[in-house]
Amino acid sequence: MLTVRLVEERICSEYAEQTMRCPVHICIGQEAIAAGVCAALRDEDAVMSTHRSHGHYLAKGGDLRAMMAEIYGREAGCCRGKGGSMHLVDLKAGFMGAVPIVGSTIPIATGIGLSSKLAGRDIVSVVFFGEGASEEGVFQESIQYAALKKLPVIYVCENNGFSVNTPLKDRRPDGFSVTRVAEAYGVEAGQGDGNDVLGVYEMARRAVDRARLGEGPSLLEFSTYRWREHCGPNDDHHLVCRSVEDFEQWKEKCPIATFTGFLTRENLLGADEIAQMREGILSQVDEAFAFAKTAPAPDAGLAGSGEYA
Ligand SMILES: Cc1ncc(C[n+]2csc(CCOP(=O)(O)OP(=O)(O)O)c2C)c(N)n1
Repeated sequence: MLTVRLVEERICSEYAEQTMRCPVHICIGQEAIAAGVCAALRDEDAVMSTHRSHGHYLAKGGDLRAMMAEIYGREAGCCRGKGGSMHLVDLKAGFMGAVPIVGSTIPIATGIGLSSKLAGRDIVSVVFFGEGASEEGVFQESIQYAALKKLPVIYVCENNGFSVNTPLKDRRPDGFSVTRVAEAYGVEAGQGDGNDVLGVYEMARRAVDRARLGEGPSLLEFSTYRWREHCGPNDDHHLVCRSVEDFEQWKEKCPIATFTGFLTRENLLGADEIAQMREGILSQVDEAFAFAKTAPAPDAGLAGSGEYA
């Protein structure tokens, strides 16, 4: 969680330099969902993500230098500098890809689950998506198929209350619940607090166990809040649909501060160790940014190559 937070804070503070030339969707405030779910996975398990991908990529073990090089549009980037922030991939880490077409990775992750089952492997496929994506028809088609075939897929819905700037109340009828939709299709579903990393981990662990035992798909819906604007490094509390009061309330529940408090109270980690951890991460972040900023740009002649595999 702290790595994701510190990397994204650095992206935000350097973005105005205009040397990162791709849009960035910041997940500050939502880190516990990526960290808690990925902590329940094995290296070979598969994860897919969205436009808001940094946390999922890093939590699954994606290479930080390759991510930063990608965001800076460098040849050493994980998509050779052609994709940017919304097209991260690290196959070695089981991070199968992020795609900004909302909802598009839900059927792909379902297919990964199908291939795992057909091949008799016990790989679990996880797809992260926002609650906006759950309003796409392909979500219902995918979960129905996964339930029918008892696929080892975990659908993780990060409900931050907004699709760009449209709040839930303007998008859904009263009483609508994505977990009830999932249950109607025969998918095991549960809701949890997206600020509680241990709670997220526990729910994910149970879903992973079910998937590996051949008991089929699960849907986990976590309540959360994005602290920054939909796209870009700034705040957006000035917008009519958002408010400083809401932000302050969610900030009180910061997943990192909450977990740090728990670790300290339980004497599991001292202030020195926390400071050391922070310093260690910051030096990795320095190193990754220095690498990305000075790495060579891709050869223009290769612009059309490697687009399909
Ligand atoms: C198919 C499609 N429709 C619309 C968009 C424009 N768009 C980009 S992000 C977004 C909102 C997605 O909201 P949600 O899935 O809840 O994710 P969040 O941004 O809140 O993390 C939209 C509508 C898109 N990229 N793809």
